[in-house]
Amino acid sequence: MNRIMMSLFIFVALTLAGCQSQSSGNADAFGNKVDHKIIGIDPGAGEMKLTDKVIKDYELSNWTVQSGSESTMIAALDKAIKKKEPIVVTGWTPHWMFQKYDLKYLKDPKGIYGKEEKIHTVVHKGFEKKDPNATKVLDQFSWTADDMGKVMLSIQNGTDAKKAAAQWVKDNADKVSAWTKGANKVSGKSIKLGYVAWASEIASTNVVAAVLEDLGYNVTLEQLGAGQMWAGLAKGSDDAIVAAWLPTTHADYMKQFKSKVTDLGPNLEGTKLGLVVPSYVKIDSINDLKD
Ligand code: PBE
Repeated sequence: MNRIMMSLFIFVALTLAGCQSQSSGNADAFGNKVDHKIIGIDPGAGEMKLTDKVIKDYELSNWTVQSGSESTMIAALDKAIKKKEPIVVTGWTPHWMFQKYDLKYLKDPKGIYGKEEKIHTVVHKGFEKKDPNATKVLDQFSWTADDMGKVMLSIQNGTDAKKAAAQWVKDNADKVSAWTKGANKVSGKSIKLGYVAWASEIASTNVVAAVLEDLGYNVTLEQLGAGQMWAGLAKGSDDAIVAAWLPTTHADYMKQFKSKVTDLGPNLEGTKLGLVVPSYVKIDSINDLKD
């Protein structure tokens, strides 16, 4: 090898080594094992916006959040767990994923995902006047994460959502009678509920629909993206949603449509969201995502 070749070789080798250390840092770092990718859900989900903020505030500039849907996120998680590979996803509670898999939340010392929050029932402004009877039921609707968990699990085990909801309503007549207390039976009245295809919302919306149907309502369920769901509620193309995660997750939507909707208050307490990993993964905190 002559001198020129030799220096060229050294130059290339050094450049490559430089790139290497710049782009991948510590080869054992968790980020390298997952291509610095967080497996996310639908782009309109509040959790996706919060995850963008996580990337910024925790200075994870070499990370990306892959959008998809709840089912693509679950498929990726399932695949990784079967191979015992590392993965990090956007997760939330209540969700059957915590029953099916051994998972943990990464600690969020900056509190970006907020504290425990609540799921609220929200109606189109004016609906309370238009249909005080249905509003009464919607307002009185309130259950626990355990209740919701039963419906979610039944759906997850293959029962049709409508059937799973009807069964829960049948098995929980006491709870349901508190929701319908003071409400009248109707005939030929229609109501439209918007929801997003998240397991938690499929369960709650179908249960409320079953209760309203038992009262004689013609219930239409409209499955939408999160942004469409809020916009539809504000416009009045949907009458109500039982899927508003507040005060953090849907804060932006609530702020945007505040004057066009009426918040009937919480229907479920004690939710949580954050970055979720299988328990076998070594890291414990969002801080550990940094190389
Ligand atoms: N979620 C489930 C929703 C609210 C319900 C956490 C995926 C969201 O991020 O908007």
